[in-house]
Amino acid sequence: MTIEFNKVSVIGLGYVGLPTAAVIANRGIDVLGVDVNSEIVETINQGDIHIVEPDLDILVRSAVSSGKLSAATSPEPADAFIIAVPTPFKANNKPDLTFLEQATNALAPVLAKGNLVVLESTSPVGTTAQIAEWLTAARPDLSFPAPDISDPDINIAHSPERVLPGRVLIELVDNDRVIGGLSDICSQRARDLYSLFVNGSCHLTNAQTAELVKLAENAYRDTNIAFANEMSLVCDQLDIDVWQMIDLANLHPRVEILQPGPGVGGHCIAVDPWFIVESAADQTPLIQASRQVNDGKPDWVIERTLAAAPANSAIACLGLAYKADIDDLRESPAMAIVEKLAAQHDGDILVVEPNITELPASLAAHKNVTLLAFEKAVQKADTVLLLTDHREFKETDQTALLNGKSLIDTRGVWRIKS
Ligand code: SAJ
Repeated sequence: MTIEFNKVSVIGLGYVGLPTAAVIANRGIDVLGVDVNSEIVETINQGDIHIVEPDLDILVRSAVSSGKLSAATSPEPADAFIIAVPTPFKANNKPDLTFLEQATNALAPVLAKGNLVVLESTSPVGTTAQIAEWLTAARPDLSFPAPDISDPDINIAHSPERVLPGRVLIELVDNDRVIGGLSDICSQRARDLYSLFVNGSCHLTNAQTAELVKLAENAYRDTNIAFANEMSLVCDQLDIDVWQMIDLANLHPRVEILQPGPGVGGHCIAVDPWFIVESAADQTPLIQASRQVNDGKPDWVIERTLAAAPANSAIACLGLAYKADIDDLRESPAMAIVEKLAAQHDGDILVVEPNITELPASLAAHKNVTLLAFEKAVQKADTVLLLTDHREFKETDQTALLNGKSLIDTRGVWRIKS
């Protein structure tokens, strides 16, 4: 049975769901965005946005004013449902599928024969099949994909999001997509949906493979960054400039070492490798070691900084975001480092973050932490700790500014050893 996609519902209006909803709506399809947060829903219905992402404000405003995009706190009937809710991990590194289960149970009552359900959230292997199980329990009147059912009422597939924050609107349309259905027909139906707004190729496979492809991509990047971070420790011990060493090694045609930093942040690369470990703990010593190396880097940076900073002196901390030129502080190693420095150092901690206007509560709680402009903070500081390679830091000529200060440059922005 082929049903056209006249109405699409996107569940979860975060940095993947909202751009996806806006892009589909701007292709002329009616889209209902659903989010449990009523403030977010209200903001979007006014044509505004709650996240920072280049050009997203323009796209959402145009989709809302044309009447093609609206938002609500609970799902309504649609032809296709795209689920893009967070899949974090718990304190013990185990996946937390609570949001996903809630989203699935919320859409179950409005499902109808002929609907397509696509999971976009990065998820442990087996999650797409789990969604089919939750829906089967909630809607015994409908049939779902199963080995003995050739033409189920509902099709279900996984198509993991792969967009890079800061480039979401470009990558959402241009990146290739991996689509893994619970059956071949499910994959084909999902390809029909994505073909409406994706210029990249759609590669069809089964759900389990699609789930692992996404996890492998992020674990691969984590492992490569861990290698760079490990090299930075080796170079420090041997008194070698790690940045120059990597530049020279990368001249080899088959070597491409990534860049060391203060640790790995964001809500993806530092989380997703654990989903593979959860499925195959004994088979993943490399992935687990990489996580340890990257998670260990902030403590190393703190140790270096405290050793360089005299008692009661001021330390300027440049950057809080988890990577350059964004305002996202989630799982940021820079945040963790500044918090611990604030607790362990008795002098002032002068924070510079050009992309925020006030300190997050966890830092504002420390009396010795203030948010300052770049030049002012550096002038007042005895020790300068560069944590995020924001454009503002890279583009300024630091030679005079940094003269006489101890510098710990975790990103190699100023090409001085970390
Ligand atoms: N980092 C380094 N050195 C490097 C590269 C990155 O220390 O050479 C650090 C960054 O500073 C940051 C962290 O790694 O703290 C992660 O940044 P990122 O730019 O590598 O990745 P994310 O988390 O912003 O986005 C990733 C992307 N995945 C891959 O590139 C394989 C993106 O395509 C995914 O869609 C996204 O995760 C996601 O949502 O899963």
